[in-house]
Amino acid sequence: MKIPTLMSEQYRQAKELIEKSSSIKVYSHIDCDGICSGAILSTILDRQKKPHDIDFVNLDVLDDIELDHELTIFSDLGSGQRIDTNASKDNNILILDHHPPLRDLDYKDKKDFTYLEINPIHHGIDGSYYVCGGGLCYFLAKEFGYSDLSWIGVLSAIGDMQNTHSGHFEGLNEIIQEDAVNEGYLDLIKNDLNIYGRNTRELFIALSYFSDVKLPITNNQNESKALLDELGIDSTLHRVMPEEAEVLEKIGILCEAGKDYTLTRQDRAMLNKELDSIKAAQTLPPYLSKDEFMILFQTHKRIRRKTLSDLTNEEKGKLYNALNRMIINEVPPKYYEHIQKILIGDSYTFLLEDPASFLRDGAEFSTAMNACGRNHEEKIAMEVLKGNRDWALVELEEISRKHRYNLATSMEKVANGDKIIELENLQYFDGTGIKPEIVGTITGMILGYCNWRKPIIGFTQIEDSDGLKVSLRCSRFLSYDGIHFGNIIRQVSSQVGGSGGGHAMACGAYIPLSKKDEFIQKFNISLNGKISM
Ligand SMILES: [Mn+2]
Repeated sequence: MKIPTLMSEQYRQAKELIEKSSSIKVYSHIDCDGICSGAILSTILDRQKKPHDIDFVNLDVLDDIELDHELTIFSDLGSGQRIDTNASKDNNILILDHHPPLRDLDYKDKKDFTYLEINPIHHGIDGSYYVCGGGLCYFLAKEFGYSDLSWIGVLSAIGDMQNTHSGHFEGLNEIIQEDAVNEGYLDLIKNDLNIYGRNTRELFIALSYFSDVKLPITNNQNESKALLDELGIDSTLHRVMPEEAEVLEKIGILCEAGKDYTLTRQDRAMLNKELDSIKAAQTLPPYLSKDEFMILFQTHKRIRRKTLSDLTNEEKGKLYNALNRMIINEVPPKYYEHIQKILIGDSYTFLLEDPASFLRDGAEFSTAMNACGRNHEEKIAMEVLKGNRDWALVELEEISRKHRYNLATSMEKVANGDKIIELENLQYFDGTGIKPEIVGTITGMILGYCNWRKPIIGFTQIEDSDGLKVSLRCSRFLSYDGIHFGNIIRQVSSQVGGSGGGHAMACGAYIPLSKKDEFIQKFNISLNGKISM
């Protein structure tokens, strides 16, 4: 796919609009895509020496918003909101959004200010799978010659789940991905084994979170460990690089030169003993130079629990076969064709990030961005994206840690199954006390504890209001089977006076508190004949 001619022309106009503006405001969305969009725009404006303000906002503050800048840019939002009701002729507007637009391409002609809306849907390009907000902002960066920002475009598309249907990027996303590979920022492994936590989660823990189907390993770390043992995949040791092998030999650990070698438990004990005795003696033994000691020391630090990213292709193959077998045992034959899509997908490694960091893997990086959004810390996330890897990264780690803690404590409130009520076609739980910002994440985590054959819906009350936040998650098997819960929740919530929408397998709504029962009943009925197992 190429950028349509008319869209390219719009990008030229957008560049000119920015160049001639001196007071600029940016509004962007609070999720990973929106934060990436904001970071790309802010970097463009910094490099163009344009002072600017940036706010990360929820959609509901945008209707009839006051505009008091020469240029207001909306990214990852704006197309679906009434953002120009207060625009006068000194208030130019640029929108970069991939959500369904309220206004058509001719809308600009009737205005006495510049109204420029770049939305792929105007050009017949699907905004769910082919490009998202960050991607649209990246093409603007590219217009300025900043293709080094391509990796942020890739991250935004990962965060926006643009690749969920096929397991890889298509359409305009493919151009962005290619740019990132060519610029040396991205390593793309086609059709990789796809389990969340590739870079930082211990493999057996990552496996235990598998929840698209309830497998013996789901929420069971002992079973996960047993599976790895059975497959002969050593989950606790680490391979040794050739340069390390040479030094290890000097302290009596024999590794075959030039080949990866897995340290045994005894090897590790010997290594630890050697380092301890050097520490105690406060001096190096005659057979080790300072450089060699440093290699030993780093080897010791590198030996950690294995993650998915450490597995060889052969090990990944074994694991794939085992998971495939387990799933076949659980799902009806009509689902067999989807198994590969669940287990296999392209993986994205950001090559400039530290190999041991959660920023290294695309999926884990995007989770950290979303954690910031859910805790109103978008600006920290943006700082990291803009290149700050000292104080901002430290804060990002702290936010992620707190976020995980909040999730764990919220899970305790609902994880004991008696809170989950199962109806014919769906199941739900009352998540009172869970913050609306994380009820979606919690709902996804609950999925592993209940019936994966039906969607799970979580409710939580919005403080100081008579509104309910509703979140729905389901197994990918259901959405691959053709059910789009985002569309269903939009219809059902509007029938009870609320609003909602989202992805096929992850979506949400806001409804009046008094309509909860009606919502559940209507939702249950709307699924008649669709949930078939
Ligand atoms: Mn988006």
